[in-house]
Amino acid sequence: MIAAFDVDAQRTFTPLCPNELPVAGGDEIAAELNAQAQLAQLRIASKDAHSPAAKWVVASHANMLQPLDYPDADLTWVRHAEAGTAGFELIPGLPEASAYDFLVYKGVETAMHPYGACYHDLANRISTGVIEWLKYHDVDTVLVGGLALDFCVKTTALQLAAAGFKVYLNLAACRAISETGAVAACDEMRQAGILLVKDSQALAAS
Ligand code: VGL
Repeated sequence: MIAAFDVDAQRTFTPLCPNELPVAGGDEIAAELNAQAQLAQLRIASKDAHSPAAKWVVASHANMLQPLDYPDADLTWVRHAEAGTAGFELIPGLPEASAYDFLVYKGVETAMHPYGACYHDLANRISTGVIEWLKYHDVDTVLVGGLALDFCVKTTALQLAAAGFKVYLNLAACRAISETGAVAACDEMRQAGILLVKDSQALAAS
């Protein structure tokens, strides 16, 4: 079975939410995510669902990315993707959340800021249930896209590969926070055996 995975494709990571964590072009990936889902039997999504009381929050973008001495939140970030806010919603053009076969809320613990969708913490101790759900449904291949390529998408793809899935990363279905981060992320994913493809057309041909 093949599953398509929309990782954190939320408004908070697009220019629609300029005060949160806007990623250039983040609101342009819905068509590619929908196209890759056409190649899969199952479609799942993750959503960051942070608390306003999160310990890793800083007030401004200028103070962001400072290392934080919490074992499960390595960097600071401005408030984003708080459950119930506009930024929490999926980007325009995607199905309603209830239309997905499986949905995971991540980043729910106030002292933790995980990137991957498979675990609630940075040390991969607390499963979110994604891996178990995919295995239960006999999924062997996962098609991945979402936001942002150099943080949550990369980490999720690496976690899935480590769990034994064949992982395709659809580059056209992702946008990155930084270009240098994207290059490094792609190298890391390639080294882990993840197959990077240009777009869903290339995915269909492979
Ligand atoms: C993300 C930074 C902070 C992501 C989430 O989804 O890639 N990046 N929080």
